[in-house]
Amino acid sequence: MVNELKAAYLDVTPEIAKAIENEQPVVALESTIISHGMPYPKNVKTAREVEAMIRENGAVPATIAILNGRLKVGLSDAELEYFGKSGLNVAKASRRDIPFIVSGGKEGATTVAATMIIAAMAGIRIFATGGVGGVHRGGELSMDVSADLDELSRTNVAVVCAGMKSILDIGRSLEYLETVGVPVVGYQTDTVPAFYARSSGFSVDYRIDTPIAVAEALLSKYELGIDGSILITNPVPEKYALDSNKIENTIDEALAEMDSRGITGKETTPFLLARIAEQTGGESLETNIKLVLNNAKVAARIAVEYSNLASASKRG
Ligand code: PSU
Ligand code: MN
Repeated sequence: MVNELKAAYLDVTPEIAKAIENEQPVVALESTIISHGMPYPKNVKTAREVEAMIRENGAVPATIAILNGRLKVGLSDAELEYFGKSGLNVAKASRRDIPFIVSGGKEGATTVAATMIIAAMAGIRIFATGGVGGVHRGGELSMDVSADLDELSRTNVAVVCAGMKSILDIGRSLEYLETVGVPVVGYQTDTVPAFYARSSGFSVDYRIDTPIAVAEALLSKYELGIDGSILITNPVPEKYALDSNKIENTIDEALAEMDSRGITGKETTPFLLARIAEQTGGESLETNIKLVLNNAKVAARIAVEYSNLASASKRG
């Protein structure tokens, strides 16, 4: 049941509200990836394809954003277009930003952290994205650690992603997740994927090969009242994976340019993503799109199994 005070801030589309009410499968989607993660018009096209992929696999998509100060769960076609077209002109909204965007009646493209918060308010348990934020390279000095990591430790929404980009320090990001108690699951893999590449070389905490087994672990966690997410990492399909050495060089160049231009804070991730896409002549963008679609598919299948288990568990 959605808390009434919070519900007053939420606009949930009738289709999504009905699905949540009846414990039918719903998959949340973020909007920073649309506004700040990909260029227009591919971002809008991708967002629509991701929604369609979720439907094809038996779940209802719920793209989340903030519009006119309202927490939107489910966007119309025109709203999706608006977020895609506005790009960097829309504020990137993470946990700290939500109250100000709401009280100011403004717009915000929600990061993984903010999307998790709003999804949880609405009663959605599963969320698909491309990659989550993490500890940035050099983060042990700059302390640039994404708010996504802390959010994963406290909010009850499972996140399906393709691991972390190697613009980040993947090893330290995993250490941080271990400290705050977030399990990293490998979906049909023993090693944590590195976004464009299928493996970072780091071991996952648990390898799980079927959607139902993921759903069972999730249900145990939630019924036991152990707060926080499960990070489900799903490698990009083999045929779309990029050569990891090639992409490493591009990432190093982008990081060096970022340093020399003095880019810090929330600008770092969008800057690096755009630079890498430019440098690879759009190749990295194509891989990015394919891996998001693949995550949407897996998330929808997990959501279907979770909804079966959750309703059976309540009845029993
Ligand atoms: N990683 C990607 N693509 C993205 C993002 C991360 O591969 O678009 C976005 C997500 O919305 C994530 C945010 O929550 O960047 C992290 O930003 P920061 O590093 O500033 O926390
Ligand atoms: Mn940061």
